[in-house]
Amino acid sequence: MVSASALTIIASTLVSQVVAHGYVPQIKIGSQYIPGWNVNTDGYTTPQPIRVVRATKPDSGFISDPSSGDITCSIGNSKLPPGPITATVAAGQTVTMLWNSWPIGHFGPVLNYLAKCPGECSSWKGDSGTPWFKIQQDVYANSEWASDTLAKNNATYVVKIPKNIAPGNYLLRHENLALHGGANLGGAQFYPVCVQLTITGGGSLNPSGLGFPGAYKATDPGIHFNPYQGEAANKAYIPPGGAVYPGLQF
Ligand SMILES: [Cu+2]
Repeated sequence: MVSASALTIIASTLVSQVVAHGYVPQIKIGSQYIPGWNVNTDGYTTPQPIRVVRATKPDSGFISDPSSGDITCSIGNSKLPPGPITATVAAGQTVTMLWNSWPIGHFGPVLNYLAKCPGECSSWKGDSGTPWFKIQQDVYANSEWASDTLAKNNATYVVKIPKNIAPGNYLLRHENLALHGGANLGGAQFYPVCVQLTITGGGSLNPSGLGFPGAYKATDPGIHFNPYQGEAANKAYIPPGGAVYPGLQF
């Protein structure tokens, strides 16, 4: 016997997986809420609103090819002009990503990268060379994938900005990597979101080394991965993109 409420939960889970996986319509820095990218309205408004979160078009769907230009920041990243604004955050502070929702069961890690924009972020897509470096990752803890932890935490995730990186304009690449289909080659789903930041204070560290595209391959063991093998396999899982850049201070 399955209760009506259980059926409702199952039905709404299926709907959310088909219709909208989630997007980031708002971020928070300190006590300030800043509009992100609302896939339901921002892409259909003329003139297109200028946001600190880069647009994703046409929807909040996933990217399945990690060698695609979309892997940098979002679907359509390779075509869309970024908006010429940034959110200001001090080195050592946090940026909270407020997803509209995130489905339970999109098992996988949450990965976070920065890249320093050569001048203004608004004229830079970040999709060539190796300007990126990993600053934070949450993988699997207490028998739970980080994506489920994010979902249960009211679809929020807090990114810490390193204390000792050089001040300047940066892209923050925050990503849910969903592996519920990852047992099949090409079945992983990437949901990157980029935020244009101006980081103040800080130190003199200028890390780099990763490219998007470039850092991920479909055959990486952290991408072609079956998350249904049980606790031991999940604990041994190593996400793509390598370790957090050494020497960062938080
Ligand atoms: Cu999804």
